[in-house]
Amino acid sequence: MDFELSDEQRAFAALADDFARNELEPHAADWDRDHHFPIETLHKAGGLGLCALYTPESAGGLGLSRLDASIIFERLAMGCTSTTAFLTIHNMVTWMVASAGREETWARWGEGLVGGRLLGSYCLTEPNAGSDAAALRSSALRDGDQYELNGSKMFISGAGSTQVLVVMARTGGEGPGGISAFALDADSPGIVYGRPEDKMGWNSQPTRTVTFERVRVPANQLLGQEGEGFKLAMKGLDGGRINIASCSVGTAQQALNKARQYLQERSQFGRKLAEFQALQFSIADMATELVAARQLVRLAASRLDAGHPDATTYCAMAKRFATDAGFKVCDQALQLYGGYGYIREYPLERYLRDTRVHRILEGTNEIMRLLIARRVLAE
Ligand code: FAD
Ligand code: 2MC
Repeated sequence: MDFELSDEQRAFAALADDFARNELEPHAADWDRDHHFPIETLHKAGGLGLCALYTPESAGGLGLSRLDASIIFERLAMGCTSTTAFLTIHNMVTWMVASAGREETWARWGEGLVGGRLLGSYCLTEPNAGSDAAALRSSALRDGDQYELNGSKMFISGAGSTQVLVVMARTGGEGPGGISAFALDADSPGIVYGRPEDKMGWNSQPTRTVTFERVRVPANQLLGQEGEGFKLAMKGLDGGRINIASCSVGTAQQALNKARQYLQERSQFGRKLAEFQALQFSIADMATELVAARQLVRLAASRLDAGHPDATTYCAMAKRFATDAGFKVCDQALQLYGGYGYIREYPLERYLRDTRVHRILEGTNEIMRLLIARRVLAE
């Protein structure tokens, strides 16, 4: 067991630090305020390989492990949580198309997705099928060498500004076995986008409903085989959950860094805040929770890399623990800033707003508990 980063991992972390410091952090507050989706920055990220971190090298990606990707996403999130979170979804989509798409599908979109010139959205959730994803009702009915897609998706990240959609829809009977996955041109005739949702955080990326009205999809855009879509969606989310957890850890680390500095600068009652033991204990707890969260995320990522039979359970544990701990650390950091933490001139309130949703999406933390409990009780 080696808990230290390798030289290669340090080099990737340094690259991510540079990108976070120079390309993300200086703009994050403006993007949040203006609800600006920084497409040009995502293109730049693609130029560095950040849009296809764990897509195999044979497909043009960097072919890194999930552990490597987690380290990189953590560092990027220190610059902008919301933009990095979108990048993680894009990475998940790219990996799904690379690993389950037919040759023609990859030939059409692969290079663009890898380079970040084309951006991807992941479309699973529906208005009446959120946590119970296997109950989704969107249908894809085979008609010759095409499918006709009908239905609607809810809360789709990036939708309306992305070019490729991965859509889970029902080609067969009830339950998970009747679901298939497709890659689609995001501007196919019959696709209608809702207005951007007005959200608490994640404001540097749009979230919209997507409605499919008799959308024609060439049969060769099926990912994998008919009936394999739910498993593919869940496999994508195993990695997605590690990635979102990494975004929480990175943001919380940044919050802790800021709070540490603030305690050493600000005085009350004639002493630096850092001299009050109550606040020292707060910093100690934040640092401890953060190390525990990071290590659990890295353990889960390693288990996913190793194809461990309990990888899914560990991904759920990591997502549950790190997103709760990350949010709590951001809240504690905001508290240490006093009133200044609550105003937008400082980034603490943004960290809090951005990490709140990590406890809800990519499977709520209650669903993570359900997954963990199922496994523990089956033992
Ligand atoms: P519900 O499933 O209705 O849950 C409501 C509450 O009940 C939750 O607290 C939940 O934990 C709890 N609950 C439900 N079932 C159980 C149970 N069995 N036991 C205990 N508690 C339970 N989806 C995508 O497909 N693609 C995206 O890109 C995407 N991006 C998103 C971006 C944002 C900003 C948001 C807010 C959501 C996004 N989602 C996306 C959707 C997200 O994954 C869902 O919101 C989430 O899975 C929960 O589904 P729901 O909102 O329908 O809540
Ligand atoms: N990898 C491979 N296969 C998997 C899998 C995984 N991680 N998870 C499940 N499967 C298989 C499973 O083995 C089973 O196969 P079989 O029938 O051959 O035994 C099949 O899929 C059905 O699985 P379950 O029986 O576990 O399905 P169930 O319906 O009971 O519950 C649950 C699944 C609740 C865990 C799933 O619906 C879920 O994860 N819900 C949360 C939804 C979610 O995460 N949404 C996120 C949307 S994306 C997002 O928010 C973004 C921001 C991008």
